[in-house]
Amino acid sequence: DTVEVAFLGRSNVGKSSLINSLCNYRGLALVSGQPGKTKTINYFDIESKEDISETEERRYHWFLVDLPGYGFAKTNKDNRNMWSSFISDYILHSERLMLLCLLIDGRHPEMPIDKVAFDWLVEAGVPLQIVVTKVDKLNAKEKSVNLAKIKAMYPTDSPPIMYSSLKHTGRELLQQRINQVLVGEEA
Ligand SMILES: Nc1nc2c(ncn2[C@@H]2O[C@H](COP(=O)(O)OP(=O)(O)O)[C@@H](O)[C@H]2O)c(=O)[nH]1
Ligand SMILES: [Mg+2]
Repeated sequence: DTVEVAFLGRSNVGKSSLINSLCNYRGLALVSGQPGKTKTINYFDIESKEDISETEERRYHWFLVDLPGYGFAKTNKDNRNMWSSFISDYILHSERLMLLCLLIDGRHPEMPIDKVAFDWLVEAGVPLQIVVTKVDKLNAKEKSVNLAKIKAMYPTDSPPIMYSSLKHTGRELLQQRINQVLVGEEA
């Protein structure tokens, strides 16, 4: 069975842009002008490789799982804390899930809905990687202040990865982190 790495975050957090940047492929995941548009789970079939020496490489075959964004409802204001049942169903039944990347908007590090999501995921026992998005929009001071807030609010074993899909900042780090969890699952 193919292993999975999932991506989750609030609508408009920059998930589709990050998936495109990570996979180095513009247009893989649809970057939307309409937040909250994707309601279903998208699976991308990924072949990745990692150089382990001049002559050797490891190859991995895995599914990138693009989960629906949470926290946005276009019509119903009372439904703003929307968390699709697709998300919980997927997570509670995903035996091949190796890592879930939880995306946090670098400009809004302390959103209650993200904390609710984080606590739920920790409770569910999901292996987590925090990815801070849109860091190109932050100056140096904001970066360090917001990173400290994120570390305090979302404690995880490995530190958050600062990402910009515009500049591809953090791409290698995130690729390495994913490879690290896929070792032993080589294709
Ligand atoms: N400056 C900047 N803008 C970004 C970045 N990532 C996403 N965006 C913008 O944020 C908006 C939402 O992005 P999208 O990837 O569709 O978010 P999604 O709803 O989480 O899939 C779009 O206008 C993107 O162009 C980033 O790293 N830097
Ligand atoms: Mg999207």
